[in-house]
Amino acid sequence: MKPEVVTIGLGYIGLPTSALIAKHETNVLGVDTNQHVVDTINQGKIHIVEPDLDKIVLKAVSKGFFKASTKPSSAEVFLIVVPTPFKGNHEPDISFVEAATKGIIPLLKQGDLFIIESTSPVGTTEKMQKLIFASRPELKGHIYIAYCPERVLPGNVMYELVYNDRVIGGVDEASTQKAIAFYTKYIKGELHATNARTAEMCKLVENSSRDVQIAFANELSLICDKADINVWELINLANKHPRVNILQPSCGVGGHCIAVDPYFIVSDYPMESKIIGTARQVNNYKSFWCAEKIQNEKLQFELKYGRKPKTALMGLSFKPDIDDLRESPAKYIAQKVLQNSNNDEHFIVEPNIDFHSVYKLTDFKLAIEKADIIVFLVAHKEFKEININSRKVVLDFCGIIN
Ligand code: SAJ
Repeated sequence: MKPEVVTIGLGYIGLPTSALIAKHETNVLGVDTNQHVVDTINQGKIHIVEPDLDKIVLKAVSKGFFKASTKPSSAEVFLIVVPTPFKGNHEPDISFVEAATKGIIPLLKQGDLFIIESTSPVGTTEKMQKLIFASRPELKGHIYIAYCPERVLPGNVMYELVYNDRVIGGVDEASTQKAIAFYTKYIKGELHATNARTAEMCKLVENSSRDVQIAFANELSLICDKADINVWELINLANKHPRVNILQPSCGVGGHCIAVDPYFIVSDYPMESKIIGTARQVNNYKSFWCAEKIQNEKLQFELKYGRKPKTALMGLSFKPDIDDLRESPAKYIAQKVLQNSNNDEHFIVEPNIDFHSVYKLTDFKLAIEKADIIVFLVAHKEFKEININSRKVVLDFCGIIN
């Protein structure tokens, strides 16, 4: 198969994106450094959990429009969809984007389109442009380079990939238009033209905006705890105002996007990004505060009843009704509580996972029945239907019983 499109990175975004393009009968070569991922996809199977993706991949692979490999090859369009984690000091680590770009440089030819989709600090696309022209100066003015971030919500990716609006920013006008012409073939949402730097900042700002708004809700939950006010009732009442829309408090903010992307702004613009930086601190502090609160509740129980309590920790994933534990505040809290445990019994509950290599998981009904202290960390739908004996101590950090 001679690929028209090469995608570098076959993870949560790269695989669905490749599958969508291949579904339109465009030849796609997906590249990943992980041999297991490559083998799984070439068998028509997938290695991540995402509704509908398995069927689309199977069809595209069987029809010959989608193939995976550990090595890229020549194509007309290159998509970089690799992770951009952060380093120890919350500085963005663009080494995967750089490595992917370097792997493609020898394959580039006149007329090719090079697109970065990975969440990236402002200026990354221009940096990659410099990198490309440093070793291939003859390509200057003859290839197209653009940045186009994705905006999909895990669990609804195959729908949102097609119907969400996209922001597309080239390093010049011709690149923007070339990238728009490419995405138009696969995307029904509106495609908004801008430059590369604005598109990069736009992605970071979208997730920072949500982080700041959640921090406001989490800050309210701390204030209300001291003021002896039910924060859930308070927010519900405040939201009756026609122009107020406060989000929900939680045990912290997790996942690979909202808890990460704001640092890309703070790291580059520390003096200017006061609110964004503080929001990160507030949301991180909320998890620490929850762990302390559990510890205190356990001590109080022991003082009152003269025995150690049994504690149920309800939920491990980073948000409700998913099996994804990446950057999960609930997992962090469970870890902290277990570390401080004085041989007292704990039940760890995560209804979306059957087995975990570190945590021994307990069925949620059994945990509720046996525990003295029940801590709701994640608002999974199963938990909302539980009747709890009024003698039990309940700590509700995610609005289950309110
Ligand atoms: N959370 C709260 N309170 C709320 C809402 C969420 O505490 O009221 C917490 C969740 O429990 C979770 C975290 O925030 O720990 C993030 O969850 P989320 O559902 O807001 O976001 P993600 O990480 O699943 O997906 C986000 C989305 N971004 C925005 O909504 C701005 C998605 O559109 C992006 O594509 C994705 O990040 C990404 O890849 O950047």
